[in-house]
Amino acid sequence: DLKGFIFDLDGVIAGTAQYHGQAWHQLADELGVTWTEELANGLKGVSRMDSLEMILKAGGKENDYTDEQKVAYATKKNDNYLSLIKQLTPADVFPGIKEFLDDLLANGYQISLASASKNAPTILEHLQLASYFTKVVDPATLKEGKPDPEIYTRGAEILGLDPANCAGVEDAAAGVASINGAGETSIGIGTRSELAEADVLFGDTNELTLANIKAQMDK
Ligand code: G16
Ligand code: MG
Repeated sequence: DLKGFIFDLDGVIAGTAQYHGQAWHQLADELGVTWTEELANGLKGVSRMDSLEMILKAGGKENDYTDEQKVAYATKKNDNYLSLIKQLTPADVFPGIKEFLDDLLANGYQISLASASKNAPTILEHLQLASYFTKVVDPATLKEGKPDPEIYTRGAEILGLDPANCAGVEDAAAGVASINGAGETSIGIGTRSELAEADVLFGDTNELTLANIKAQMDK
């Protein structure tokens, strides 16, 4: 039986994924790396430094920069991203998310956050959702990023729950892989072609309700 829900942030709670995309796209242009839909999707849920490595690799430039230069580029992307997310307000919370969170708490479920983003606490403040997420995995303490299971394993741990009693909610293939690897129920938000491995799938956050989840799990 499900007792806890572990949430991704970017692409599940709000549309910050588009700002990550915008900021990486700008950096890719500067590095002379062609920006493609495939590259953009592959970066979803992936940590900051791993994302930079993927971009450099896509352009065959993985050996062109020192670690110091790479950190400088990642910092530049983050500064750009931070200026983009300043405009976030509670109106940017995806449809149905606040209702779902309220419903979970009203029914005694526990919730935690498993975002790879070091900016997650700031974003939650802007969205006025910080009070829902008193349990947040600190991505700075992780050895491995998504798709490794570590972040979702920790998401269950901080709730004091067995992973088998937890569900993770994700918009990225790397995140769904992390949830499945942790032995939790994966709930994907997106398309079947992108999230082939999700146990439960919804096209849109407004379909995310306890009743709809149970209906798909009972199938
Ligand atoms: C998010 C985004 C990724 C981003 C990562 C790290 O993960 O989806 O695109 O690269 O966080 O973010 P930051 O650079 O802000 O630390 P998630 O797990 O919330 O989808
Ligand atoms: Mg995400």
